[in-house]
Amino acid sequence: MACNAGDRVYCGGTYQGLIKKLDYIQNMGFTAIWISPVTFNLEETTAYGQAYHSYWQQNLYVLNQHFGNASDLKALADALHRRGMYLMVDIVVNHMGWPGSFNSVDYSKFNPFNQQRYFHPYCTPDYNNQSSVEGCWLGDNNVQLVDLKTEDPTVANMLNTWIRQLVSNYTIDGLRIDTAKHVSKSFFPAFNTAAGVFITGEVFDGNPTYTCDYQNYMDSVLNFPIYFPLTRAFASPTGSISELVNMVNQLKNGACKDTSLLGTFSENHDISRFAAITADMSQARNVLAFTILADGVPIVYQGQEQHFAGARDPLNREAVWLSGYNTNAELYKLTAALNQIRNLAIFRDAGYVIYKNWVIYSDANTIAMRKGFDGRQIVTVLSNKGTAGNTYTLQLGNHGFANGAQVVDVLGCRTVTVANGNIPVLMERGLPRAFYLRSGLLGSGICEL
Ligand code: ABC
Ligand code: CA
Repeated sequence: MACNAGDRVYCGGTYQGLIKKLDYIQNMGFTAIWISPVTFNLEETTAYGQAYHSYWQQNLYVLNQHFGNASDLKALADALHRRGMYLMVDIVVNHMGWPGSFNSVDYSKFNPFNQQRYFHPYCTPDYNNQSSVEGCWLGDNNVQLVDLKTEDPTVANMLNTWIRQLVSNYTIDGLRIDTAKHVSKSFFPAFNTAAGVFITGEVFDGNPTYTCDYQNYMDSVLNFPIYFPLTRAFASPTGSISELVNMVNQLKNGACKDTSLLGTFSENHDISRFAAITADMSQARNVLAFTILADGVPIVYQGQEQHFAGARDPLNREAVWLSGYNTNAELYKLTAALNQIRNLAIFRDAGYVIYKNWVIYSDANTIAMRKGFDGRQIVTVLSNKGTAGNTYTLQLGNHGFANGAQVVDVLGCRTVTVANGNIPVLMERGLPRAFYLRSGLLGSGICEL
């Protein structure tokens, strides 16, 4: 089906369609999906198009029928659970959507928040003032995001009641909280308890002190602090590796309560895709390898595996079906290989996920990291040189493997032997490497072992 993201209209994605494509997702090694908000949205066509992204909700107790009905959503949850996969749903507690100016809002259209008293009075946010960020309205007079008074116990209780039911009705396993930085922090602990499942908040901010603080109020946040230095580091051979190294260290050395719970990503539906910044395939490979092999819960935004290149919203919202679901695409295969080694490392030792990613080497173009306890670690070597990168051997120490150990780069299926304390790492065309003990791969099928 045709789908031009620039048109900003619903173009056919449904729960039933998703069920048919779970093989495509699972065959990349993913164990969960994150779907758009499921609630009923404004139906008007606005200056910003239709509410196809589903962030302009008006009724919490009715589904967005463009995606399917209640039995379709339940069928999706069941189909996932039969595969041993999980369902994460995006939810909005910050606002309701209104297709017009701030002074034209008809509160009776909202459910259950059908009166003005549930909302903050209109104001526009001053990003230098946190109470204004929490208490003012996002949006503009094309579409207002009418701001809920989440610090009011009545409003909070209504949201808690709603989420308890939603999670139970659709057997949801996790939630992504939209606009979390615009909601009062004190709202979250009770909400997290009411939800009863893992929640990760969208705190769209690169400052680790600011963003990590939210981990004191909810299970997890999306890792925006690493996102910015990560994409800058690999966007070109002059990207700063040291800025990335510093952020890895800052986050794990206390800025964040627990980096193993952060949602690690390099693309999402609000930001330019990495391929819009650089078309280089090796740089795309490295950023993906970091996303999947660093600390946290790796999140790959649909289409990243097809090297989609849409820039900002709405162009970054391409339908995956436009790729023909090509399972031979380079990044599709790389994603599968990265998830496969990560899933194996977790299978061999559940402690893998809590081992804090350790930067063991870096230079102007290279970062090498070790994650996992002795004998069960993955050693990842990344480069920002791009496809024009030269060929050389990096003698890499500090990896934790013994002299004489045979290790395999599972991304190139090449076995090397540790000598004089070093892994001889063949660097070429700016490609990423990921080493694991050869003996640990036996029987896994990885690299035909
Ligand atoms: C619509 C149109 C767009 C149009 C726009 C004006 O209006 O579709 O084409 O350009 C939904 C839809 C959007 C829609 C909006 C508004 O609603 O998806 O298409 O845009 O109607 C979440 C969701 C997002 C969703 C909403 C609203 C929120 O992921 O998809 O949008 O439900 C802020 C919010 C964040 C929000 C994001 C879009 O805007 O905090 O929750 N995302 C700074 C600010 C951030 C801000 C960010 C982007 O800019 O601090 O708060 O995010 O505007 C770093 C700094 C950061 C800084 C960045 C840019 O630089 O550390 O702090 O972020 O260095
Ligand atoms: Ca708010």
